[in-house]
Amino acid sequence: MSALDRAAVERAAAKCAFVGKTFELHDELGSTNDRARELAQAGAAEGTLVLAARQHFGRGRLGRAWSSPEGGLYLSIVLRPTDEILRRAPISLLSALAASEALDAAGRVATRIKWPNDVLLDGKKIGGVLADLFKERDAATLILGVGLNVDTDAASFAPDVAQIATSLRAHKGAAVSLEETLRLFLGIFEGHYQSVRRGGGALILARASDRMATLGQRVRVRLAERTLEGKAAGLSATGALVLELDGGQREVVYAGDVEEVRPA
Ligand code: BT5
Repeated sequence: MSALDRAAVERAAAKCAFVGKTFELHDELGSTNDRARELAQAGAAEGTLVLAARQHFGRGRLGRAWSSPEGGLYLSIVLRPTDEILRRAPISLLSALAASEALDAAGRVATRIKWPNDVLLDGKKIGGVLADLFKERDAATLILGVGLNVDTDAASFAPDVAQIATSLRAHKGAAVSLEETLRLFLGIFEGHYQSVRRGGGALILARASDRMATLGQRVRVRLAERTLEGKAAGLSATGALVLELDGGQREVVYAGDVEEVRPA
Protein backbone atom coordinates (compact mmCIF):
# COMPACT_ATOMS: atom_id res chain seq x y z
CA MET A 1 0.00 0.00 0.00
CA SER A 2 1.44 3.35 -1.02
CA ALA A 3 1.52 5.90 1.80
CA LEU A 4 1.83 9.61 1.06
CA ASP A 5 5.12 11.40 1.66
CA ARG A 6 5.75 15.15 1.79
CA ALA A 7 6.85 15.34 -1.85
CA ALA A 8 3.61 13.63 -2.94
CA VAL A 9 1.49 16.13 -0.97
CA GLU A 10 3.45 19.04 -2.47
CA ARG A 11 2.83 17.69 -5.97
CA ALA A 12 -0.85 17.11 -5.18
CA ALA A 13 -1.33 20.72 -4.01
CA ALA A 14 0.98 22.31 -6.60
CA LYS A 15 -1.82 23.73 -8.77
CA CYS A 16 -3.92 25.02 -5.85
CA ALA A 17 -4.01 28.73 -5.06
CA PHE A 18 -4.43 28.45 -1.28
CA VAL A 19 -5.40 24.93 -0.24
CA GLY A 20 -2.45 22.84 0.95
CA LYS A 21 0.16 25.58 0.54
CA THR A 22 0.97 24.90 4.19
CA PHE A 23 0.47 21.35 5.41
CA GLU A 24 1.27 18.81 8.10
CA LEU A 25 1.55 15.12 7.28
CA HIS A 26 1.38 12.66 10.19
CA ASP A 27 1.79 8.87 10.24
CA GLU A 28 -0.89 8.80 12.89
CA LEU A 29 -3.05 11.25 14.78
CA GLY A 30 -6.09 11.19 17.03
CA SER A 31 -8.15 13.26 14.61
CA THR A 32 -6.97 15.58 11.82
CA ASN A 33 -9.91 17.90 12.66
CA ASP A 34 -8.63 18.32 16.22
CA ARG A 35 -5.08 19.06 15.04
CA ALA A 36 -6.35 21.53 12.40
CA ARG A 37 -8.39 23.28 15.07
CA GLU A 38 -5.25 23.71 17.21
CA LEU A 39 -3.41 25.16 14.22
CA ALA A 40 -6.34 27.48 13.43
CA GLN A 41 -6.40 28.75 17.02
CA ALA A 42 -2.69 29.49 16.71
CA GLY A 43 -3.46 31.61 13.63
CA ALA A 44 -2.92 29.18 10.74
CA ALA A 45 -3.67 30.61 7.30
CA GLU A 46 -6.77 29.68 5.35
CA GLY A 47 -6.09 26.54 3.34
CA THR A 48 -3.76 24.97 5.92
CA LEU A 49 -4.03 21.22 5.43
CA VAL A 50 -3.56 18.40 7.96
CA LEU A 51 -3.19 14.82 6.74
CA ALA A 52 -2.74 11.56 8.63
CA ALA A 53 -2.09 8.05 7.32
CA ARG A 54 -4.17 6.66 10.22
CA GLN A 55 -6.37 8.12 12.93
CA HIS A 56 -7.01 6.60 16.34
CA PHE A 57 -10.06 8.71 17.14
CA GLY A 58 -11.36 9.72 13.70
CA ARG A 59 -14.65 11.54 14.25
CA GLY A 60 -17.94 11.47 12.40
CA ARG A 61 -20.91 13.71 13.15
CA LEU A 62 -22.83 13.64 16.43
CA GLY A 63 -20.08 11.87 18.35
CA ARG A 64 -19.85 8.96 15.93
CA ALA A 65 -16.49 7.37 15.07
CA TRP A 66 -14.74 7.28 11.68
CA SER A 67 -12.82 4.07 11.07
CA SER A 68 -9.43 5.22 9.79
CA PRO A 69 -7.13 2.34 8.85
CA GLU A 70 -4.13 2.76 6.55
CA GLY A 71 -5.00 3.26 2.88
CA GLY A 72 -7.65 5.95 3.38
CA LEU A 73 -7.28 9.70 2.91
CA TYR A 74 -7.90 11.55 6.18
CA LEU A 75 -7.55 15.27 5.85
CA SER A 76 -8.71 18.55 7.35
CA ILE A 77 -8.58 22.03 5.86
CA VAL A 78 -8.67 25.30 7.83
CA LEU A 79 -11.21 27.66 6.24
CA ARG A 80 -12.21 31.15 7.25
CA PRO A 81 -15.49 31.63 5.42
CA THR A 82 -17.39 34.90 5.51
CA ASP A 83 -21.04 34.79 6.62
CA GLU A 84 -21.91 35.49 3.02
CA ILE A 85 -20.21 32.25 1.86
CA LEU A 86 -21.79 30.25 4.69
CA ARG A 87 -25.21 31.49 3.58
CA ARG A 88 -24.69 30.66 -0.07
CA ALA A 89 -23.94 26.97 0.06
CA PRO A 90 -23.41 24.53 2.86
CA ILE A 91 -19.72 23.72 2.79
CA SER A 92 -20.33 20.11 3.75
CA LEU A 93 -22.47 19.56 0.65
CA LEU A 94 -19.96 21.39 -1.54
CA SER A 95 -17.23 19.17 -0.08
CA ALA A 96 -19.24 15.97 -0.53
CA LEU A 97 -19.68 17.00 -4.17
CA ALA A 98 -15.92 17.56 -4.56
CA ALA A 99 -15.23 14.23 -2.83
CA SER A 100 -17.69 12.42 -5.08
CA GLU A 101 -16.22 13.97 -8.24
CA ALA A 102 -12.64 13.28 -7.14
CA LEU A 103 -13.40 9.62 -6.32
CA ASP A 104 -15.12 9.21 -9.69
CA ALA A 105 -12.15 10.60 -11.58
CA ALA A 106 -9.58 8.67 -9.52
CA GLY A 107 -11.35 5.33 -9.74
CA ARG A 108 -13.46 5.69 -12.92
CA VAL A 109 -16.55 4.95 -10.87
CA ALA A 110 -19.94 6.64 -10.43
CA THR A 111 -20.42 7.62 -6.78
CA ARG A 112 -23.57 9.32 -5.44
CA ILE A 113 -24.08 11.86 -2.68
CA LYS A 114 -26.34 11.15 0.26
CA TRP A 115 -27.51 14.45 1.72
CA PRO A 116 -25.95 16.15 3.51
CA ASN A 117 -22.44 14.73 3.70
CA ASP A 118 -22.02 11.11 2.58
CA VAL A 119 -20.54 9.69 -0.58
CA LEU A 120 -21.82 6.27 -1.63
CA LEU A 121 -20.66 3.62 -4.08
CA ASP A 122 -22.62 0.40 -4.70
CA GLY A 123 -25.01 1.62 -1.96
CA LYS A 124 -22.14 1.57 0.58
CA LYS A 125 -20.38 4.48 2.19
CA ILE A 126 -17.04 5.40 0.60
CA GLY A 127 -16.56 8.89 2.03
CA GLY A 128 -17.83 11.34 4.62
CA VAL A 129 -17.42 15.00 5.50
CA LEU A 130 -17.37 16.62 8.93
CA ALA A 131 -17.56 20.42 9.07
CA ASP A 132 -16.77 21.87 12.52
CA LEU A 133 -17.71 25.56 12.68
CA PHE A 134 -16.34 27.87 15.38
CA LYS A 135 -17.11 31.53 15.89
CA GLU A 136 -14.32 33.50 17.47
CA ARG A 137 -14.26 37.24 17.87
CA ASP A 138 -17.06 37.54 15.29
CA ALA A 139 -15.04 35.66 12.68
CA ALA A 140 -15.89 32.12 11.61
CA THR A 141 -13.36 29.32 11.39
CA LEU A 142 -14.49 26.17 9.72
CA ILE A 143 -12.49 22.98 10.01
CA LEU A 144 -13.44 20.83 7.08
CA GLY A 145 -12.67 17.15 7.64
CA VAL A 146 -12.85 14.64 4.82
CA GLY A 147 -12.43 10.87 5.05
CA LEU A 148 -12.19 8.91 1.79
CA ASN A 149 -11.79 5.15 1.52
CA VAL A 150 -9.34 5.11 -1.35
CA ASP A 151 -6.75 2.34 -1.16
CA THR A 152 -8.25 0.78 1.97
CA ASP A 153 -8.25 -2.99 2.27
CA ALA A 154 -11.89 -3.90 3.09
CA ALA A 155 -10.65 -6.32 5.77
CA SER A 156 -9.11 -3.45 7.73
CA PHE A 157 -12.32 -1.51 8.48
CA ALA A 158 -13.67 -1.61 12.03
CA PRO A 159 -15.99 -4.66 12.32
CA ASP A 160 -19.19 -2.61 12.75
CA VAL A 161 -18.35 -0.61 9.61
CA ALA A 162 -17.23 -3.45 7.31
CA GLN A 163 -20.79 -4.27 6.16
CA ILE A 164 -21.74 -0.72 5.23
CA ALA A 165 -18.42 0.62 3.89
CA THR A 166 -16.51 0.21 0.67
CA SER A 167 -13.31 1.64 -0.84
CA LEU A 168 -12.09 2.31 -4.36
CA ARG A 169 -9.63 -0.54 -3.88
CA ALA A 170 -12.37 -2.95 -2.73
CA HIS A 171 -14.64 -1.96 -5.62
CA LYS A 172 -11.96 -2.29 -8.29
CA GLY A 173 -9.95 -5.13 -6.83
CA ALA A 174 -6.80 -3.11 -7.56
CA ALA A 175 -4.58 -0.52 -5.89
CA VAL A 176 -5.58 3.15 -6.27
CA SER A 177 -3.21 6.13 -5.93
CA LEU A 178 -3.66 8.27 -2.82
CA GLU A 179 -1.61 11.07 -4.40
CA GLU A 180 -3.81 11.20 -7.48
CA THR A 181 -7.02 11.14 -5.42
CA LEU A 182 -5.67 13.87 -3.14
CA ARG A 183 -4.65 16.00 -6.13
CA LEU A 184 -8.11 15.64 -7.66
CA PHE A 185 -9.91 16.39 -4.39
CA LEU A 186 -7.87 19.48 -3.48
CA GLY A 187 -8.19 20.96 -6.97
CA ILE A 188 -11.93 20.30 -7.31
CA PHE A 189 -12.70 21.44 -3.76
CA GLU A 190 -10.77 24.69 -4.17
CA GLY A 191 -12.50 25.35 -7.50
CA HIS A 192 -15.97 24.88 -5.96
CA TYR A 193 -15.12 26.99 -2.90
CA GLN A 194 -13.80 29.82 -5.08
CA SER A 195 -16.84 29.62 -7.30
CA VAL A 196 -19.17 29.94 -4.28
CA ARG A 197 -17.04 32.90 -3.18
CA ARG A 198 -17.66 34.54 -6.53
CA GLY A 199 -21.40 33.93 -6.24
CA GLY A 200 -21.65 30.72 -8.28
CA GLY A 201 -23.36 28.68 -5.56
CA ALA A 202 -26.39 27.80 -7.69
CA LEU A 203 -24.27 25.86 -10.17
CA ILE A 204 -22.62 23.89 -7.37
CA LEU A 205 -26.01 23.04 -5.87
CA ALA A 206 -27.29 21.91 -9.27
CA ARG A 207 -24.29 19.61 -9.64
CA ALA A 208 -24.80 18.23 -6.13
CA SER A 209 -28.48 17.71 -6.84
CA ASP A 210 -27.65 15.71 -10.00
CA ARG A 211 -25.67 13.27 -7.89
CA MET A 212 -28.07 12.95 -4.97
CA ALA A 213 -28.99 9.37 -4.28
CA THR A 214 -32.29 10.01 -2.52
CA LEU A 215 -33.99 12.73 -4.58
CA GLY A 216 -37.51 11.72 -5.55
CA GLN A 217 -37.41 8.81 -3.05
CA ARG A 218 -39.39 8.34 0.10
CA VAL A 219 -37.13 9.05 3.05
CA ARG A 220 -37.12 9.21 6.81
CA VAL A 221 -35.14 12.06 8.32
CA ARG A 222 -34.03 11.86 11.94
CA LEU A 223 -33.73 15.31 13.47
CA ALA A 224 -32.56 16.07 16.99
CA GLU A 225 -36.07 15.98 18.50
CA ARG A 226 -38.30 14.35 15.90
CA THR A 227 -38.44 12.15 12.83
CA LEU A 228 -40.03 13.21 9.55
CA GLU A 229 -41.10 11.03 6.67
CA GLY A 230 -41.90 12.09 3.14
CA LYS A 231 -40.54 12.49 -0.38
CA ALA A 232 -37.10 14.08 -0.82
CA ALA A 233 -38.30 16.74 -3.25
CA GLY A 234 -35.09 18.69 -3.85
CA LEU A 235 -32.56 21.16 -2.50
CA SER A 236 -33.36 24.71 -1.42
CA ALA A 237 -31.30 27.63 -2.73
CA THR A 238 -28.97 27.22 0.26
CA GLY A 239 -28.62 23.46 0.00
CA ALA A 240 -31.16 22.45 2.64
CA LEU A 241 -33.26 19.38 1.92
CA VAL A 242 -36.86 20.04 0.90
CA LEU A 243 -39.22 17.31 2.08
CA GLU A 244 -42.74 16.84 0.79
CA LEU A 245 -44.77 15.45 3.67
CA ASP A 246 -47.78 13.18 3.22
CA GLY A 247 -50.26 15.99 3.75
CA GLY A 248 -48.67 17.83 0.83
CA GLN A 249 -46.94 20.45 2.98
CA ARG A 250 -43.24 21.11 2.53
CA GLU A 251 -40.63 21.12 5.25
CA VAL A 252 -37.08 22.39 4.87
CA VAL A 253 -34.46 20.37 6.75
CA TYR A 254 -31.07 21.89 7.54
CA ALA A 255 -29.34 18.97 9.24
CA GLY A 256 -30.28 15.39 9.94
CA ASP A 257 -29.76 11.76 9.08
CA VAL A 258 -31.59 10.55 6.01
CA GLU A 259 -32.53 6.97 5.30
CA GLU A 260 -34.46 5.66 2.37
CA VAL A 261 -37.81 4.05 3.15
CA ARG A 262 -38.43 1.10 0.86
CA PRO A 263 -42.02 0.27 0.03
CA ALA A 264 -43.21 -2.67 2.18
C1 BT5 B 1 -19.13 11.31 8.58
O1 BT5 B 1 -19.83 11.23 9.76
O2 BT5 B 1 -19.38 10.70 7.58
C2 BT5 B 1 -17.94 12.24 8.64
C3 BT5 B 1 -16.62 11.52 8.58
C4 BT5 B 1 -15.45 12.49 8.55
C5 BT5 B 1 -14.14 11.78 8.74
C6 BT5 B 1 -12.98 12.70 8.54
S1 BT5 B 1 -11.47 11.84 8.44
C7 BT5 B 1 -10.58 13.31 8.57
C8 BT5 B 1 -11.32 14.20 9.56
N1 BT5 B 1 -10.85 13.98 10.91
C9 BT5 B 1 -11.80 13.44 11.68
O3 BT5 B 1 -11.66 13.13 12.88
N2 BT5 B 1 -12.93 13.27 10.97
C10 BT5 B 1 -12.79 13.77 9.61
P1 BT5 B 1 -21.23 10.51 9.93
O4 BT5 B 1 -22.18 10.96 8.87
O5 BT5 B 1 -21.61 10.73 11.34
O6 BT5 B 1 -20.91 8.99 9.67
C11 BT5 B 1 -20.29 8.18 10.64
C12 BT5 B 1 -20.76 6.75 10.40
O7 BT5 B 1 -20.18 6.25 9.17
C13 BT5 B 1 -20.30 5.78 11.48
O8 BT5 B 1 -21.23 5.73 12.53
C14 BT5 B 1 -20.23 4.45 10.73
O9 BT5 B 1 -21.52 3.88 10.60
C15 BT5 B 1 -19.81 4.88 9.33
N3 BT5 B 1 -18.36 4.80 9.13
C16 BT5 B 1 -17.36 4.92 10.05
N4 BT5 B 1 -16.16 4.82 9.47
C17 BT5 B 1 -16.38 4.63 8.15
C18 BT5 B 1 -15.54 4.45 7.03
N5 BT5 B 1 -14.20 4.49 7.09
N6 BT5 B 1 -16.14 4.27 5.82
C19 BT5 B 1 -17.48 4.26 5.70
N7 BT5 B 1 -18.33 4.40 6.72
C20 BT5 B 1 -17.79 4.60 7.93
